[in-house]
Amino acid sequence: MIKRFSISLDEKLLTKFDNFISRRQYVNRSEAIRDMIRKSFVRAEWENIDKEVIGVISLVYDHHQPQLQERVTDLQHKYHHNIISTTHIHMDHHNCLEVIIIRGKSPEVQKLAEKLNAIRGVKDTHLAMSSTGEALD
Ligand code: NI
Repeated sequence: MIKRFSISLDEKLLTKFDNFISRRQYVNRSEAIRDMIRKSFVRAEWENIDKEVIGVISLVYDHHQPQLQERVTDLQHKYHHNIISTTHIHMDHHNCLEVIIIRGKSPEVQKLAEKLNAIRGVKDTHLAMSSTGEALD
Protein backbone atom coordinates (compact mmCIF):
# COMPACT_ATOMS: atom_id res chain seq x y z
CA MET A 1 0.00 0.00 0.00
CA ILE A 2 1.34 3.39 -1.01
CA LYS A 3 1.10 6.22 1.53
CA ARG A 4 1.52 9.87 0.64
CA PHE A 5 3.19 12.45 2.81
CA SER A 6 4.40 15.98 2.23
CA ILE A 7 7.84 17.37 2.91
CA SER A 8 8.70 20.95 3.84
CA LEU A 9 11.93 22.10 2.25
CA ASP A 10 13.84 25.31 1.88
CA GLU A 11 13.42 26.63 -1.70
CA LYS A 12 17.15 26.67 -2.41
CA LEU A 13 17.53 23.11 -1.22
CA LEU A 14 14.54 22.01 -3.32
CA THR A 15 16.04 23.61 -6.45
CA LYS A 16 19.31 21.82 -5.80
CA PHE A 17 17.43 18.58 -5.23
CA ASP A 18 15.47 18.93 -8.49
CA ASN A 19 18.67 19.67 -10.44
CA PHE A 20 20.35 16.71 -8.80
CA ILE A 21 17.56 14.25 -9.55
CA SER A 22 17.22 15.40 -13.16
CA ARG A 23 20.98 14.85 -13.67
CA ARG A 24 20.55 11.39 -12.18
CA GLN A 25 17.68 10.64 -14.62
CA TYR A 26 15.01 10.19 -11.96
CA VAL A 27 11.50 10.46 -13.40
CA ASN A 28 10.12 12.19 -10.30
CA ARG A 29 10.89 13.27 -6.73
CA SER A 30 9.13 10.28 -5.17
CA GLU A 31 11.34 7.81 -7.00
CA ALA A 32 14.46 9.74 -5.98
CA ILE A 33 13.40 9.89 -2.32
CA ARG A 34 12.49 6.16 -2.28
CA ASP A 35 15.94 5.41 -3.63
CA MET A 36 17.68 7.62 -1.07
CA ILE A 37 15.75 5.97 1.78
CA ARG A 38 16.73 2.50 0.56
CA LYS A 39 20.36 3.57 0.19
CA SER A 40 20.44 4.79 3.77
CA PHE A 41 18.94 1.47 4.92
CA VAL A 42 21.72 -0.37 3.08
CA ARG A 43 24.28 1.90 4.77
CA ALA A 44 22.72 1.09 8.14
CA GLU A 45 22.91 -2.64 7.36
CA TRP A 46 26.65 -2.25 6.79
CA GLU A 47 27.07 -0.33 10.04
CA ASN A 48 25.33 -3.09 11.98
CA ILE A 49 28.03 -5.74 12.47
CA ASP A 50 25.48 -8.49 13.14
CA LYS A 51 23.56 -8.02 9.92
CA GLU A 52 24.21 -10.18 6.87
CA VAL A 53 25.14 -8.16 3.80
CA ILE A 54 26.17 -8.75 0.20
CA GLY A 55 29.41 -7.35 -1.16
CA VAL A 56 30.72 -7.28 -4.71
CA ILE A 57 34.50 -7.08 -4.77
CA SER A 58 36.29 -6.43 -8.02
CA LEU A 59 40.03 -6.53 -8.52
CA VAL A 60 42.42 -6.04 -11.40
CA TYR A 61 45.81 -7.71 -11.35
CA ASP A 62 48.63 -8.88 -13.58
CA HIS A 63 48.65 -12.67 -13.63
CA HIS A 64 52.34 -12.69 -14.69
CA GLN A 65 53.37 -11.40 -11.29
CA PRO A 66 54.82 -14.41 -9.41
CA GLN A 67 52.48 -16.00 -6.85
CA LEU A 68 49.89 -13.29 -7.18
CA GLN A 69 47.15 -15.47 -8.68
CA GLU A 70 47.86 -18.13 -6.03
CA ARG A 71 47.50 -15.61 -3.21
CA VAL A 72 44.23 -14.32 -4.61
CA THR A 73 42.91 -17.88 -4.88
CA ASP A 74 44.22 -19.02 -1.45
CA LEU A 75 42.52 -16.10 0.23
CA GLN A 76 39.22 -16.88 -1.46
CA HIS A 77 39.42 -20.51 -0.29
CA LYS A 78 39.64 -19.22 3.29
CA TYR A 79 36.30 -17.52 2.70
CA HIS A 80 34.66 -20.38 0.80
CA HIS A 81 31.69 -20.45 3.21
CA ASN A 82 30.94 -16.83 2.33
CA ILE A 83 31.80 -16.54 -1.34
CA ILE A 84 28.81 -17.12 -3.59
CA SER A 85 30.52 -16.68 -6.94
CA THR A 86 33.78 -15.64 -8.53
CA THR A 87 34.12 -14.61 -12.15
CA HIS A 88 37.52 -14.32 -13.77
CA ILE A 89 37.92 -12.34 -16.97
CA HIS A 90 41.17 -12.30 -18.96
CA MET A 91 41.20 -8.64 -19.99
CA ASP A 92 44.33 -8.66 -22.14
CA HIS A 93 47.68 -10.45 -22.29
CA HIS A 94 48.60 -9.33 -18.75
CA ASN A 95 45.57 -8.16 -16.85
CA CYS A 96 42.85 -10.16 -15.18
CA LEU A 97 39.62 -8.88 -13.65
CA GLU A 98 38.08 -10.90 -10.87
CA VAL A 99 34.61 -10.21 -9.50
CA ILE A 100 33.76 -11.86 -6.19
CA ILE A 101 30.25 -11.92 -4.77
CA ILE A 102 30.31 -12.51 -1.04
CA ARG A 103 27.65 -12.87 1.65
CA GLY A 104 28.38 -12.44 5.36
CA LYS A 105 28.65 -10.07 8.28
CA SER A 106 29.93 -6.70 7.14
CA PRO A 107 33.26 -6.88 9.04
CA GLU A 108 34.10 -10.21 7.34
CA VAL A 109 33.25 -8.88 3.90
CA GLN A 110 35.31 -5.73 4.47
CA LYS A 111 38.19 -7.80 5.79
CA LEU A 112 38.37 -9.89 2.62
CA ALA A 113 38.27 -6.75 0.46
CA GLU A 114 41.08 -5.21 2.51
CA LYS A 115 43.20 -8.37 2.38
CA LEU A 116 42.82 -8.61 -1.40
CA ASN A 117 43.64 -4.93 -1.77
CA ALA A 118 46.81 -5.35 0.30
CA ILE A 119 48.24 -8.10 -1.90
CA ARG A 120 51.21 -6.69 -3.76
CA GLY A 121 50.54 -6.37 -7.46
CA VAL A 122 46.79 -5.97 -7.19
CA LYS A 123 46.23 -2.82 -9.24
CA ASP A 124 42.68 -1.83 -8.42
CA THR A 125 40.11 -3.02 -5.90
CA HIS A 126 36.53 -1.94 -5.31
CA LEU A 127 33.97 -3.02 -2.79
CA ALA A 128 30.38 -2.36 -3.73
CA MET A 129 28.31 -2.58 -0.56
CA SER A 130 24.95 -4.12 -1.29
CA SER A 131 22.13 -5.82 0.56
CA THR A 132 20.41 -9.18 0.74
CA GLY A 133 17.30 -7.12 0.05
CA GLU A 134 15.36 -8.37 3.09
CA ALA A 135 15.51 -5.02 4.84
CA LEU A 136 14.40 -3.08 1.77
CA ASP A 137 10.79 -4.27 1.40
NI1 NI B 1 43.18 -14.05 -16.41
